Amino acid sequence: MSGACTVSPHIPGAPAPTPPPVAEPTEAREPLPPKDDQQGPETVSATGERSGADQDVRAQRGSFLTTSQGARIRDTDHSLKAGPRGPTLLQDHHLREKITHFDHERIPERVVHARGAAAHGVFESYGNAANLTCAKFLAEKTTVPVFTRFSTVVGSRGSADAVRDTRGFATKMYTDEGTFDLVGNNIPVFFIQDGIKFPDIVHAAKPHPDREIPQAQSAHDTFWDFVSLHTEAQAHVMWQMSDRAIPRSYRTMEGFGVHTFRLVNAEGQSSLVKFHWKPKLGVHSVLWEEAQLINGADPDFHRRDLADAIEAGAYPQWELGVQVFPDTDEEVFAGIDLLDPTKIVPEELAPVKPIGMLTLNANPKNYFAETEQVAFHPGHLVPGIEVTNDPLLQARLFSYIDTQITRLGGPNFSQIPINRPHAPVNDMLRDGFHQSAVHTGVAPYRPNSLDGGCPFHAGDGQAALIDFPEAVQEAVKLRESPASFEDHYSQVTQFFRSLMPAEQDHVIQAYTFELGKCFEPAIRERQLQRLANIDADLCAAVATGLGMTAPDPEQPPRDSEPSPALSQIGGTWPVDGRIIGIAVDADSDAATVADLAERIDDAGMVPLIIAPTAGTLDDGTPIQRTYLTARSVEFDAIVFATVQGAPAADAVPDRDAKAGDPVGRGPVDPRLVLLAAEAFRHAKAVLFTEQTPIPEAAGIDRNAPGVLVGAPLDHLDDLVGLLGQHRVWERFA
Ligand code: HDE
Repeated sequence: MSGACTVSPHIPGAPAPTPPPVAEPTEAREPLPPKDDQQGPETVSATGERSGADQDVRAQRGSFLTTSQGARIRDTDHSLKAGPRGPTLLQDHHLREKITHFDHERIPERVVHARGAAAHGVFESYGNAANLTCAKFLAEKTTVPVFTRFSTVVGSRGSADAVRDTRGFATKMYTDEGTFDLVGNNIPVFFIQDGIKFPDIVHAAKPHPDREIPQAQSAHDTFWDFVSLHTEAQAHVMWQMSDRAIPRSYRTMEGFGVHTFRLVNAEGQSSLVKFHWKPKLGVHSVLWEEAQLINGADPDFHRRDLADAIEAGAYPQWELGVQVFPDTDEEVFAGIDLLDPTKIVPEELAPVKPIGMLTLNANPKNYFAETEQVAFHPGHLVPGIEVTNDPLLQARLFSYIDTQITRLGGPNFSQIPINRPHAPVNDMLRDGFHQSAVHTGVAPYRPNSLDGGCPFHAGDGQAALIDFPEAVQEAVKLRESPASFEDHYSQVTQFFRSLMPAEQDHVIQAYTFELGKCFEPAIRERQLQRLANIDADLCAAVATGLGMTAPDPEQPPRDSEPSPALSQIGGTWPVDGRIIGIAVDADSDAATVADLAERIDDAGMVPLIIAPTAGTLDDGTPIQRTYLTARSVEFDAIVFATVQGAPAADAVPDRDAKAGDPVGRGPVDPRLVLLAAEAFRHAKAVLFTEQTPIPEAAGIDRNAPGVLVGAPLDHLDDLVGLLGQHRVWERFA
């Protein structure tokens, strides 16, 4: 007997057989291939076969719906019932399988860094680090595949992107010598000096346990209670109150390894280093008011920006650099304890030496499989890169595997495609939940004489992990930090005083906002006391905003050389992938608008046309936003190619016009006025046609800095020039 089953034969006396399910809307065909901008993880199977991005055998195959066991299904819309009115039959395996699987679709979110977005890419090393490390992917000029995940820290998986928070910046480099994870943040210091306090700071930052509010915010009592009591947190808090904590885009953030690491070269010489990621587009932020509007208008702002930029071919890039310090017994450089994760080494004292370039060039194919299931670990190291005794890093070394066991359901998470190393794996780890490798042999131990002795230890010169013979002091057991960890203020003062006035103003507003959301007067008072120890002007300004009196410092703030590298202002940066809005109305010149959009696109930026209604312009140019769906916070600069409200040359009064209405076109649309007013208030470059009355309606002085007036095509280059500085900073003056 052969051949496919047909519909079951009709049994005499029984109702007529169920008719075939409703017709499909399209012809049966193989599943669609991934889009051009998408790439799945490259994997190596249990038997050592390498599979590319488009060959995941576990993903969909064939045109027809099947059970998980591959049996084709006639109908997935009706459960099997005894008659059309039921009851539903327990024997409906398809129903039970579908619902049971659904019931288990969610896994625990990350306890911190739950909300993230990620991309595939490549890391190309410059091959100039052989004097520092024998890690092949840094010592030689080479390319390795990478997967980078950016995240907020405090919020739940469904929280908004543009919250005031530190951002995670974790990169998995699939090197031939094993996977190296650089699990860093966009802020180079951390709240605490010893990992044992991590659950405490996280409990304090997370929503209050009684009502579970506020979500993804530091502006609440428990956070400020903790950081004002643990004064070592003041450095991180200062960074968090600065513009760094509200990035314009993941593409415009710096990344930091935070801790000091040890590099060891082929001669066995060691250096201490701090890792830095420098974004090619510069470091830019949104304003706090923008961030708050964004979280309502587009809670996926950063996630969308990353994916859109990659899809558009504006691949984000970061240069990897290292600050290098001699590996001395004291592990101190320029008086700064290199094991203290609340301290930086100013770049003016130790320049960042570039050693490679990261380019993110493909979006994940599946969020859950890749972005959600990726498992980073600061202990995923390769020969030539080692950890130091930073007590924060030491605690991290056992947290990350532990958390994956809960989150990813067992100890075999490194077999999930996105986590599989590209180097051949021959471990002796066996069995456990979700074991998907089919191990051969009988002797998963060594030495053995049954499996041909395999696996063997790697000897000298065989690229094995190194345990650098670091001298360990003779000491007594104790629970203490070194005395050099005691200075909690001088670098905080230095950070604040290194910022430009506009940035300092943002810091003042941030402290005032956050403390203004604390209900306990004692917490505000205690934090004001901390600010007095940092900078008298900062403290006085925040105190004024809170209606309180600035206290005297417990110890006078220490003056130190400012570090200009800490400021985000200054310099001109590439504008790739920046978004320019083009507002049009019924009277705009369609040819000009199409030309504008083309020139913006040709220059590597993204033009978004904003029109009264959706559809296309008269010449077929697509409209991306309407007056209803556009909000100024989405754009980096706006061209008002509108003439709305302007009297036409041959205007005759409108039949319905009221006294005072501009002759000819009626009043300006209030949504355009809001668009212009907000863009101007947020110090963005704006360009208006000569005729439009929008500036006056929005209270904008046509002579104000960064306001361009005239034929849009003639002024586009000036607009782009202004955008290169990110904002029209003079407007804050
Ligand atoms: Fe993490 N951290 N962390 N952390 N961390 C996690 O691991 C932890 C710290 C960082 O995109 C968790 O897989 C402890 C510093 C990033 O998947 C968890 C301590 C820095 C990510 C964990 C720290 C980081 C995490 C939660 C103090 C910057 C997201 C889920 C000893 C250098 C990675 C997970 C991703 C994630 C523990 C401190 C960065 C619970 C115990 C310092 C970017 O294991």
